[in-house]
Amino acid sequence: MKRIFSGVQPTGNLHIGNYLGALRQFVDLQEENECFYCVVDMHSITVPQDPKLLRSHILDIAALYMAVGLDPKKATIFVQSQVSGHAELNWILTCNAYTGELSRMTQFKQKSQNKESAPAGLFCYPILMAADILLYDADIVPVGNDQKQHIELTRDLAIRINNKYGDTFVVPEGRFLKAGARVMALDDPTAKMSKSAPNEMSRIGLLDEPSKIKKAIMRATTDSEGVIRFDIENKPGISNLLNIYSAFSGKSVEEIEAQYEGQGYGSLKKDLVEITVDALTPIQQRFKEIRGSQLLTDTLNEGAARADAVAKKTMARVKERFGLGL
Ligand code: ATP
Ligand code: LTN
Repeated sequence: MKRIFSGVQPTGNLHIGNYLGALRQFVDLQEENECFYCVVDMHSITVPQDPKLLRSHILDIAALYMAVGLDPKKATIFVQSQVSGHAELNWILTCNAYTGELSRMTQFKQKSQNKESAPAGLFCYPILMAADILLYDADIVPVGNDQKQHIELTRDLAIRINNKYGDTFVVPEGRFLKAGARVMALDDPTAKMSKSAPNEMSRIGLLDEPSKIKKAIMRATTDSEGVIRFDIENKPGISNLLNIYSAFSGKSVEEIEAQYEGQGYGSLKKDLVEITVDALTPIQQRFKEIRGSQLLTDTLNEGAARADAVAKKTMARVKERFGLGL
């Protein structure tokens, strides 16, 4: 049995890209592994957050974790700031990370845009992520390709400390998505679907109403060829719709191409609306049941207790190796 750790920031509502790219693998992995899935609220404050909204988003993400099929009996679901070990280990790792390697992180470069006033937390973001992972002795970290550089830094830190202080950390491996699992924006199929893009029609939120889903899909950017065929280079819009169709229906792209031979984009889009609504309806129903329930707070409190027990053990080992405390 392997140890799995992953996290999602509570920075807004999740879309089908997050679901098809990340959350679905979380659900698959819970069957045969020991999984820790975290709502990483301390990461989210590296950019300004409205405190009331943040609390609400934390519960939304946790409820969505459960609504998509994470089972608290199989996986530990918890909120990062409820386990103090993350912040403690973060400091110890900070003292072993180099400012040079941090300044090479592309996410930092993108988000800070060279501003003098960029928060130091944004600079140190990948160290906190390394602390999340190393605290649980995780073997595998399922994430999107965008996190590759952060996983590499985590591995470097673990190896560096193991060499200097003796065997302390498990060196984790990333589990990255295949190219097909990257969902693109509906209005611009050359950019990834994103929570933060200004155009609401660029994405399908997991909690979107059927009418919004219909509007976004029917308006999705395509091309003028009129042939339903997968070709990322020349037909990124149709290829993206085929990918989403395939992911939700379980049919292969070839099967879908054959099914729609001789038909126009309209019928593909119409059916995709139905398939997407059908896939999201049960998730939305479960979300409604879970979001205000005692089960949600109980799950998070129990999850935090379970996570804390593991974290405490790791911290005792780390402090002993570093000669901290008594
Ligand atoms: P966004 O730009 O949507 O805010 P993000 O990467 O900040 O994206 P997170 O909540 O941090 O979103 O990511 C949660 C998980 O979803 C990560 O593992 C990320 O790689 C994955 N993910 C995000 N967008 C997509 C997408 N369009 N297709 C596939 N996976 C995605
Ligand atoms: N940086 C990640 C979120 C994240 C994470 C983690 C993912 C924070 N800590 C630990 C995996 C493991 C993101 O933006 N997707």
